[in-house]
Amino acid sequence: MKIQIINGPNLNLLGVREPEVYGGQSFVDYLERLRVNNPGIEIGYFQSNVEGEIINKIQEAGFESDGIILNAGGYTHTSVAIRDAIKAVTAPVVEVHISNVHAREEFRHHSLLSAVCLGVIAGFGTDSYRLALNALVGAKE
Ligand code: CA2
Repeated sequence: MKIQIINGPNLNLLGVREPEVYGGQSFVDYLERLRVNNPGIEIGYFQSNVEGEIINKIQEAGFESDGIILNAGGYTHTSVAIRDAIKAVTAPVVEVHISNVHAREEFRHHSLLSAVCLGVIAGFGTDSYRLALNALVGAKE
């Protein structure tokens, strides 16, 4: 099974800034553990601060992988173009958030992406990615 994780803007700062909101661990360290604990799954990782690059990756992985775990960061709340890309591809996409967006500012309560995703996982810290991975494995069985 092949799963692609895509992280959007500012998520390269995980473990470096705002640990009280996003945790103290870098994503690369977390990813290493996720891969070790799921040896049967090929887990790709891509991060970009650029909307078009995220769209290119969704288009690429969306036809050749078994699922995408997407944390579009702030674009979650603004990007019609990322929504269109998710809708266009065949692989299921799980929307993920590290923080509980519904417990934060009102502008984070609405996602343009949720309606075209298989499901949404938010608020479990970086463990949200593991839960999304389990959801995609379960959906394929
Ligand atoms: O909770 C999430 O995963 C978010 O997608 C994170 C986005 C935010 O705009 C969404 O509303 C919810 C922000 C990503 C910023 O990531 C940082 C990580 C560490 C330090 C600073 C920013």
